[in-house]
Amino acid sequence: MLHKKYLLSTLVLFLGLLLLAGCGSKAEDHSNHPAEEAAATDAANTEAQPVDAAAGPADVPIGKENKFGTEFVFVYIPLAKDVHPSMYHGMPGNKDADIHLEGDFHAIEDNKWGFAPGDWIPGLKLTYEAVNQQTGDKIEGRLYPMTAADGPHYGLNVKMPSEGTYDFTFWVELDTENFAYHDVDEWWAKQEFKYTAEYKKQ
Ligand SMILES: [Cu+2]
Repeated sequence: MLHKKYLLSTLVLFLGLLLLAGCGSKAEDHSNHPAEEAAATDAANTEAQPVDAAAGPADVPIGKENKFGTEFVFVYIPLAKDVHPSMYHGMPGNKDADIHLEGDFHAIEDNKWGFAPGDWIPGLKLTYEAVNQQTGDKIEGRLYPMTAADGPHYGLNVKMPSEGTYDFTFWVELDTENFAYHDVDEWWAKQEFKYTAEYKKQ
């Protein structure tokens, strides 16, 4: 009886070791070919979602500036987004627009209005105008708060009238209908940002 028990526990131990060894060698395989694995994953993503993948085309920088303890970044994604709700502030859908225009505003050091470095700044009214230097085509509007995988921002899908070099003007101010403050410095006055950026349809 004792002999049988001994045999059984040895067998269990042996099987356990086999299992462990198997897992170990699998883990080793993974670490030996990380590049191949990443490439395979990329290929799979590209095949499944060529356009709407979260890691779509890179942002095109328009301009940036730091002031008032805030980093003001303006970019566009050369692809309209499938925003929900779909008619958010009359925004054209991703089939009817060309780009997703964005203002990304985050606190940096010494923000006097209660925001810690990296915090998104809510409660802003962002309006813009863009004029094509070559054709004179002009677009204008307001960008509204929304969120996405890369964080909250102000944005809008925009139909671009033509390709070319655009003079962008952005105005940023406190949205006093929806945001207020107290026990901090007086909020900064309406700011104007002017930049030039190329637009080419993708
Ligand atoms: Cu957006």
